[in-house]
Amino acid sequence: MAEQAFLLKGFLQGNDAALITALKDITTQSVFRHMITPGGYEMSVAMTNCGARGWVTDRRGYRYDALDPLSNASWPAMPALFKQLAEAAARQTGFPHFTPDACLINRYAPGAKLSLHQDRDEQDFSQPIVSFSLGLPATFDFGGLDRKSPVTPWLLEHGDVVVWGGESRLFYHGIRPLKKGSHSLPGNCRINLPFRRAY
Ligand code: MD6
Ligand code: FE
Repeated sequence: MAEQAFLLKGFLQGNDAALITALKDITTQSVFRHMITPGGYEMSVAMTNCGARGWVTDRRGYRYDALDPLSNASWPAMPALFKQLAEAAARQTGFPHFTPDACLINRYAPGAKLSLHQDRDEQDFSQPIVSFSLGLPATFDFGGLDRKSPVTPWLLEHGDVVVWGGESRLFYHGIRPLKKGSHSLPGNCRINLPFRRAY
């Protein structure tokens, strides 16, 4: 996709059903919720987390937190399968030392979108991000270091993985409003799992 940014088509094939089963378990403990941005807007994407750290946003800002603010308990553990697949994708693309401590879980219903942003709440930008896509397809706009850099659209489909780090770690990116469709596995939505090293 760009310098040190890779789209691995169908990487999750064969593990998709197991991933979705594990997700059901996680999301009964830490439920999906629409978080509030520091500017006061409710996000259209529903989110939860698993792993030692979870990404949260509210009026106080964006951050990683060890506790789910809804339950005041730790986020559910990151399933071994999630970690293994994320590390394997990173290894294959030249990041052999990646060990994620955070897995955000994004759920897009038709119409939900994620505006152009940078991922910059992590401490060590030498660590890549590994991002799984499941369910309905989405258009992912991938730009550059400047908010105004031109973007290239990429189709992310069920089973795809994006790995990105190094040169492009801070590139702007976003998801266009999800189109309606039907998908049997997670239901009629898109699930995105970005794995990160937060600390
Ligand atoms: C999404 N992904 O795919 C949104 N960020 O739903 C992201 O914002 C993202 O896929 C950093 C690295 C990979 C990603
Ligand atoms: Fe992002």
